[in-house]
Amino acid sequence: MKLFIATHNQHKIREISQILPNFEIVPDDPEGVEENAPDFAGNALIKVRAIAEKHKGEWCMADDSGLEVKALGGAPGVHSARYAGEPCDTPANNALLLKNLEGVKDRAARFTCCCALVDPSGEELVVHGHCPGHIAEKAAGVEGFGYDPLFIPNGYDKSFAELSADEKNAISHRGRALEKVKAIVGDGSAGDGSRVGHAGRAEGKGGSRVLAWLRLFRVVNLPTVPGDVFVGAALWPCFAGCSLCIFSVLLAALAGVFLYMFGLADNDIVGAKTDKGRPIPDGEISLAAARIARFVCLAAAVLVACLAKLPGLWWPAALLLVVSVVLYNRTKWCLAMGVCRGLNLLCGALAANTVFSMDAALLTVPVALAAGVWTLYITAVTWYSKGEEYDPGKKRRVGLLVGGIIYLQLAVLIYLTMRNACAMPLLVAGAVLLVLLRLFRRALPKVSAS
Ligand code: ITT
Repeated sequence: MKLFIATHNQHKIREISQILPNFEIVPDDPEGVEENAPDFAGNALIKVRAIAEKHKGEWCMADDSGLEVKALGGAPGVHSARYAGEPCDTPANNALLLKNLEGVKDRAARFTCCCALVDPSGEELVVHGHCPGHIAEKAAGVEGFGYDPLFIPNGYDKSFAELSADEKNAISHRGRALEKVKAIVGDGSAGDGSRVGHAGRAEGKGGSRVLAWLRLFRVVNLPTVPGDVFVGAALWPCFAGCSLCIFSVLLAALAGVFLYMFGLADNDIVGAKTDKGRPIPDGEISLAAARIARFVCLAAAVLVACLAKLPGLWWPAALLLVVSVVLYNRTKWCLAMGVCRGLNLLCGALAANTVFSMDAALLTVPVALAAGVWTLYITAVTWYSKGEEYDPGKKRRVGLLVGGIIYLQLAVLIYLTMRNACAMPLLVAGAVLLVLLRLFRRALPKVSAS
């Protein structure tokens, strides 16, 4: 099967041919195109579109790739080829990288490869592959190209340039991205491209729109949000001895979910230019559509709270929650994120306060304690998660800490139910959330990964 590749880089062509041996690789230099997009996906699309015009009815692909160094804020990134200036000068690029990292201890980095495809019907698809590692103190090895002599992949004590082509391709960013390409196009045997359906399996344009919205709203994490509200509400029967209006609590949980979705849309709008691999920069969701979604989520939270006739104190807490969300999205202060989730729990406690009584005062200390502990836990996890994109081990551990939130909530709900059986409906609701979370994670692995 023929695959037209938009590149002038002979090293890329060699590696792509090694990784896709059954394809007839046809290089086509997209001469004169300006790679001026802010991210790899944008540049890969610019290059592939330039040649797809010429090869209508065929599969075309472009690879845009580069090195991202944590201590340099992700540089050289999309400027990898011309880090030391025009034209591309590999020794100068490597020398500049070493100079900029002089005296730097944390040398974590990752290679990223983005492959943009245009299928025979003209549909566009985008996939990414990453390879985490670190930058060596000095160059070593003669294989490969570009930054290979300086890059030591995680789990190895040799640079990419000291590995054989097969060893590099098995773990490299390009190898990983091209595995995804194979899942879409087939392995290149005759007729494969027309036989293999790909709707919804790519990350970028042409992938399912629904999937893009599910990714924007990190739908697999959403079930952890009502859990905060349930824990807050369950404190009532245990410490103030009041029965609960379950209906109000459920609606408060729904309002909490909408507020969280408001925050997620706002986060992706704020990071529209910088958060690579998210649906807005990948061009799957327009900025205007995300802005409308942000407004709709906020309006939905207000509407639900009005319908539920939530107590007056819920409103200032919810307003504070919105302020913390907006603050976190713009500053990335870990504490602001912790405060969001602590306030979510507080909102649960306040929403359940439908019967005002003297006993309500009994709740102040347990609620303050629970919200405070929750704030600290989330703050610590957010702080620990920094730099996880350069360290898959850390990413797995953060996944466990975040996934563990729902188990923590359930453990607290079990304890509170043992103290007062009136909290039982909230424990049942918490268990339903756990089932939902597991179902989402199984059905939507692609969304879980983002
Ligand atoms: P085309 O745009 O024509 O494909 P290019 O070399 O300009 O070729 P990019 O804009 O994608 O390609 O820049 C990629 C740069 O990133 C490349 O020049 C290297 O410096 C670096 N790079 C990418 N993949 C690499 C790899 O596997 N090993 C070492 N360096 C790599």
